[in-house]
Amino acid sequence: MLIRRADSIIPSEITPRALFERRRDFLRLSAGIALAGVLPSAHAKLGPGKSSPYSISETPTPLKHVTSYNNYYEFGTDKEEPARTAHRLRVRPWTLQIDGLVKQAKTLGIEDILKLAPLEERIYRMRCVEGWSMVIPWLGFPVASLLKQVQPLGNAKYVEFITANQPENMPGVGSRVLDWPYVEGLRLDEAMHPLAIIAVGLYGEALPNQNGAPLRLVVPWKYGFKSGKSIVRIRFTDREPRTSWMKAGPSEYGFYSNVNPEVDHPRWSQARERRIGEFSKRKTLMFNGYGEQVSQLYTGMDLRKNF
Ligand SMILES: Nc1nc2c(c(=O)[nH]1)N[C@H]1C(S)=C(S)[C@@H](COP(=O)(O)O)O[C@H]1N2
Ligand SMILES: [Mo]
Repeated sequence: MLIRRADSIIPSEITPRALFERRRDFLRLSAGIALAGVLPSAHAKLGPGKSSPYSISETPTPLKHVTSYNNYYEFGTDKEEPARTAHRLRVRPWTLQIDGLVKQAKTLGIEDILKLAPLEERIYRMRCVEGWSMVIPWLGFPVASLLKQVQPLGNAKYVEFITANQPENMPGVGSRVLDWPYVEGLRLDEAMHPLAIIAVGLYGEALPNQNGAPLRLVVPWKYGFKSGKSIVRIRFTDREPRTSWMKAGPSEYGFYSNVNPEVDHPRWSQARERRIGEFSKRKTLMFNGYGEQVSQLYTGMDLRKNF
């Protein structure tokens, strides 16, 4: 009886948040194993319980949903397919080419990239254009620390992100649903914003392939498709890049793609969203809730035109 009473207390005492924090601490302790040879020095820089001021305080989406409900069209268009087939992605050796309008183009190996900047945990709200959302504890560093490596020229205004194309390993690139490789783009000042990060892990572990290993762009105030997975090349340009989604449907997917509950997709409303793991829908927030930090990037712009 005593044991049963003790049992009945536990669920009310342990909030999902507390459970997550316990799990995170556990992952940190075990990270020597989980991240062995991948992120060891970076892990040492993560202080236990220290979360970034850029993190939100909402409860993260359970890890099982984060890694089994994915969009990664190179591995198929069904949400469950990437988890099944992305083990085929070859993630080593991995190099990142940074070129275009820069003083000094560079090709960096993944090992050097992981040493560029201390890794931070960033708990971000992520909103897919299809109307679902998640809260993901990323592990990463600002895109800015990568872009600083090559000095951009004065006429560089945009950054193009080009992702991996491995036809022999990617069952989806045989289909014409998108133009491959998957290409995304940001204006230079958007890419330099401190909220824009390159993720190399989530939930304290190295990034699962289906989430975009080994380097993935994360731009939390924009629809999920702007956050390109498995980046191989970053190119500085003076013209707005033509992204894969703009080519696929220019009237549906604009260059900016800021989360905006007031601008509907031509085929559905963007006013509400379903948080994966929850039953009822919630209201979608302007700039996905990051307006205070990013709205000044768009002053004077008509966000209905620049959707
Ligand atoms: N290379 C590549 N990156 C991609 C995609 C893709 O199909 N290929 N899908 C995008 C879309 S539509 C979304 S919503 C997010 C999903 O990220 P997640 O599976 O980690 O939640 O990845 C984005 N990045
Ligand atoms: Mo998406």
